[in-house]
Amino acid sequence: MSIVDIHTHVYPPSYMEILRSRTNVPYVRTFPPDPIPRLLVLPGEDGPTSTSTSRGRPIGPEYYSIEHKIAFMDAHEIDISVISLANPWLDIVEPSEAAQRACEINDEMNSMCLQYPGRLFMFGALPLKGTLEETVLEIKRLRGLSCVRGVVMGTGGLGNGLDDQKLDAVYAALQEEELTVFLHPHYGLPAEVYGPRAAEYGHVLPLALGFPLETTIGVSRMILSGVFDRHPTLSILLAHSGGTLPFLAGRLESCIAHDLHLAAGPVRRNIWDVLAKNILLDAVIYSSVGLKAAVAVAGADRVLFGTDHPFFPPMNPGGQGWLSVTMNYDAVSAAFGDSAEAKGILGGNAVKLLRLEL
Ligand code: 5CU
Repeated sequence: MSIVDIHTHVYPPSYMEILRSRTNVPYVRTFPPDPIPRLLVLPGEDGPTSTSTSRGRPIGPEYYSIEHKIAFMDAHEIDISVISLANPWLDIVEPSEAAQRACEINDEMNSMCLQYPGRLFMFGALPLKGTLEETVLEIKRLRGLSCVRGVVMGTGGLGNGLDDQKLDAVYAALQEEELTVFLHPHYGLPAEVYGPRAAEYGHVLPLALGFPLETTIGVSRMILSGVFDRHPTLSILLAHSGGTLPFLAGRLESCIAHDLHLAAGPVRRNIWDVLAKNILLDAVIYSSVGLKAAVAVAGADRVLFGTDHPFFPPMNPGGQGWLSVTMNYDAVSAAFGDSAEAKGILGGNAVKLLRLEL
């Protein structure tokens, strides 16, 4: 049985150069006297001068070295990883440079994968800041890169979110090229919702709640705007087990069924049907409770193990045991033991759904 990690990020060296050259978030720099560089990535985390989590996180080679990725995989018995550029992807590049950057970074990551044949595959990044035509062209080009199995996307789309009708051309190309969209959050919720004491809570509220709610809202807007009616075989892999979608799907469906405005519009597919046919969920939820909910809505054959490496490293610098990884392994084991369902979640589903044979 292969163990496959489908939620695992990298900032390839050329992207690190971009991060090091910037002075506003996201950026990487040192804060003397501490010699260790820090990554400030989340909107608004360029806050008070302290070395707490309110000023980013230490960043080392685990974020950009493919050798470190492989060492991490070996340490955690992960056979295959489907790597993706970490947030905020190409959202930070100039529109005029987007297409070329996408091409270079995707080629760079494909070359990284080719160094470890059969162990690394990837989700490509899209030049969404460029023109629509450039994005569609990159999707077509990505299909020809041997290690690419999908694309990673945030919830911003072209600037107006994932229910923007202009994105139909992008969804159509992704559907046609059979590339899975790995939908991942970055922007979270407006800072005000966390209140004036937010800095006291480090990254907990934006990461534990802001990220999943952003994903939930993003995919709900896709459902409401009929994306899955117009693109019935489009495949979307939702980060963090779909945010709160498994828990709230019934409420969403009920609100749709009781809304007079929507009742006057086109007939749309039932949310449970979309969940069962178009949506894949990762298993990055750290507990058997959330994992069982994910399986209940998407099916045991559509939930896929992940780690979120290199984020959530051990608290002792340089530490070996990644609690974030063992929590996700333990959740699978607590919910499904070593059943066929567990084996599917840990790797079999990804091999099948993402065509991970050489
Ligand atoms: O810790 C974080 O900020 C993050 C992040 O930015 N992206 C991610 O995928 N996980 C954690």
